[in-house]
Amino acid sequence: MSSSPSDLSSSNRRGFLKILGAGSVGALLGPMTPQESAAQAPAPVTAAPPAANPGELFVAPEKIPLTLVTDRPLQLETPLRYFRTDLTPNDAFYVRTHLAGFPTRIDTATYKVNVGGQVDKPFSLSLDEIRKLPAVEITAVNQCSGNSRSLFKPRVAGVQWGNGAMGNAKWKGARLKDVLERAGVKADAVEVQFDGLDTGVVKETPDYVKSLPLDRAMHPETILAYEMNGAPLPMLNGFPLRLVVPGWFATYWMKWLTEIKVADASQVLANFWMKPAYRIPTSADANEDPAALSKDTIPIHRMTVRSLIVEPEAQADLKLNKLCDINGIAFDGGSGIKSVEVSVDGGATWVPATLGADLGKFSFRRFRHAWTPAKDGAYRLLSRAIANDGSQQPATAIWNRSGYMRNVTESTFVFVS
Ligand SMILES: Nc1nc2c(c(=O)[nH]1)N[C@H]1C(S)=C(S)[C@@H](COP(=O)(O)O)O[C@H]1N2
Ligand SMILES: [Mo]
Repeated sequence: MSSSPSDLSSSNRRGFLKILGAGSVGALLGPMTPQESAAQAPAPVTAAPPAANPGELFVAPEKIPLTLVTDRPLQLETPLRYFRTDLTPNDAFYVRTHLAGFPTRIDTATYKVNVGGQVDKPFSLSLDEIRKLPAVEITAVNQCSGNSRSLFKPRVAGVQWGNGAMGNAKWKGARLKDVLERAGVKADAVEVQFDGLDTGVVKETPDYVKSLPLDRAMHPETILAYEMNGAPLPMLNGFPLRLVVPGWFATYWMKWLTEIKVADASQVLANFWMKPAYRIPTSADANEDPAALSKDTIPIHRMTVRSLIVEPEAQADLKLNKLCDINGIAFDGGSGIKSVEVSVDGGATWVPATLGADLGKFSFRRFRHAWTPAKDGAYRLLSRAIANDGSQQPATAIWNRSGYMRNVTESTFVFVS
């Protein structure tokens, strides 16, 4: 089912069996946000039956069984147990697709990235040329804006993710800045726009194009990544090249990247994916009142601080007087994690957790707390992180219409007997 790295060395092509191709997933459109459904045509009814039921484990090419959230188009969530390691394995890494027409086969010999727009010298780069540019490696969390959306109350429309629409990987690639400087960015440039190879299957579906403000695009940490955890990207995660914007939500991390266009103020991208999609209320914490939605919105950008207990898992049966290694992950939008506290009594008291290896300010940071329950019964475990910039997780959840940026202190219920 999956193509191994040897497929790459034995030929220029990388592809995989189209078990998710036009036959099953390709012709279908997925559950949509209210905004999306207004902008997209009804799904054509040409498809084969769904490949599996939402919530079931599903095996996609180059992936181990992951939680199927929808197959129209494909959304796969990473089960919690794969966050027991600091780096999320490529084959367990979640998948979020907006457009059903994503590539299943790519000819790396002819693949090109075009750089144009408000530049002095537009040009194209092959993959080989990109690999010859100075390489950077950054460990960074890729998190969907809608991670944990299923926990929003009141419920909001959109892909009903649990906590697994995220992953942490070591990305290797060239600086976007180097490519833009080579093209010569004109003085009136204000943003950079990105497009990937994927397309909608009906012409009404707006193409997935996103833009970054010029300063973020020129930031030395913004990279064109061709490797993930020391291997080529899985096809579903954007092979052969994706944008990586450490600290920012993954909506900007364009997969199958082929077009980079510099724009001036008159050309600012105003497509569906920039507005109304992927916007947050202007309030400092992205919170708004369901009964009185914020009139002003801005594009979602930097991630907020979060933490999550990974072990024990919810509903675990623990042994009385036996050591339990509570551990989990914390991360923020790039200031790094300062400290994490854990509560084993539903938030009444908190103890400092021990932090694990520091893989960089954009990475997951492991925390641990050794706990020996001395009384039987039900327990509610919580964790809360403080970032180096002083920000901390709220005790009550924020709410916004699109279900973005959840970062409340989460609870894990376990039993001791
Ligand atoms: N070309 C393309 N890039 C894309 C998307 C997409 O639909 N098409 N989805 C974006 C969103 S919203 C997310 S959350 C991430 C998901 O990255 P992953 O599928 O590699 O986990 O990809 C981003 N890049
Ligand atoms: Mo996303």
